Amino acid sequence: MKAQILKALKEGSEQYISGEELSNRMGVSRTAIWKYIAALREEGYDIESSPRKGYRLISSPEILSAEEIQAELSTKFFGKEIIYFDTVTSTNTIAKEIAGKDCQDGTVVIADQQTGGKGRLGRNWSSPPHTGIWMSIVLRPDILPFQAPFITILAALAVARSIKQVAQIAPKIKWPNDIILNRKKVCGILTEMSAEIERINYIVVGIGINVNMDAEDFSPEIREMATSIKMVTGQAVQRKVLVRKILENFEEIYVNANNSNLKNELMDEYRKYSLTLGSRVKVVYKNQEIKGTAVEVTDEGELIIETDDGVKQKIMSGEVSVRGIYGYV
Ligand code: BTX
Repeated sequence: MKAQILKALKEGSEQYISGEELSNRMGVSRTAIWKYIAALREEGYDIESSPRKGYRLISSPEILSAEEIQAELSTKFFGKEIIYFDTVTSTNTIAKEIAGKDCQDGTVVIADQQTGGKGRLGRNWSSPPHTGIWMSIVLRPDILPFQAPFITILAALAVARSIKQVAQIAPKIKWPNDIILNRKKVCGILTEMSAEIERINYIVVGIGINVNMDAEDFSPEIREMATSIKMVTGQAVQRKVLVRKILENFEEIYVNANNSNLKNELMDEYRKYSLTLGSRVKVVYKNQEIKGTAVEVTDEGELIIETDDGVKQKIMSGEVSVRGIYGYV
């Protein structure tokens, strides 16, 4: 609905559209229109209103162009090259294409909207326009392919820390890499890799963050499990500010993780954000279901689960359900 109102305002270009006309066209009350206008203003749209003439769009909020992001970016190589799209199928798909053609380490592909956003294991990732961060970072780490899941752990830490710094709210991390606010998913990370047996050609870390959505921006199927930063804090966040912060934190974390002392500190920080540690969990791993309590996240980022018969199992990757989150009771 909000998107339709915005479309009508944009089509009207410089002209006023009355509240009555909008309410007739959309089939909702004028009060509802007024609420959507207020929400659009909160997202940064400058909308003039006149009691007799109606509403007029003066300006739209920031776009996530490379120039906007790079203007105050203080990284050494993350985001030195940024490729921005209004709409793409999936930033991960584009990032993999350019990674295969030797793009620079730390190159970022970012889009305002994805039409075929990808989740893990062939799932979809809803990526509507103007409200979220949909970006992929190309990395060429000097590690072995089996260590690649650790990069995802580092990315999750970077996102959690950045949300805390920018939105003043501490999220939780559901191992390995879901970011949770108020028990709902605010961010997902999809890491894809091209590798030979002993060498990684490239890793693409895809980060999707729900920033300024309202509940109705989510489809009914995911409304129960998804949230946005704005829905939790009541404040819209400038996406470019959060993007910059993530690139800066992720670069620092990625570099420091090569130093064993600093790596231990990073993992301590990761554990502080962990929602999984100490919780009852269920894991599907190598076609086997394991139930127990998550007792440890190692310095290598693996999860240790103690099953009910006292056996400890180490998990490197997989689907972990945490009791009380997304319908696992
Ligand atoms: P996932 O498999 O953990 O989560 C996907 C599931 O989450 C879906 O099946 C659906 O139930 C739910 N879901 C879908 N969209 C959303 C959303 N916007 N918010 C909350 N829950 C949702 C997580 O996969 C990995 C997602 C990575 C997304 C980024 S965006 C940039 C990059 N490009 C790309 O195509 N994917 C990554």
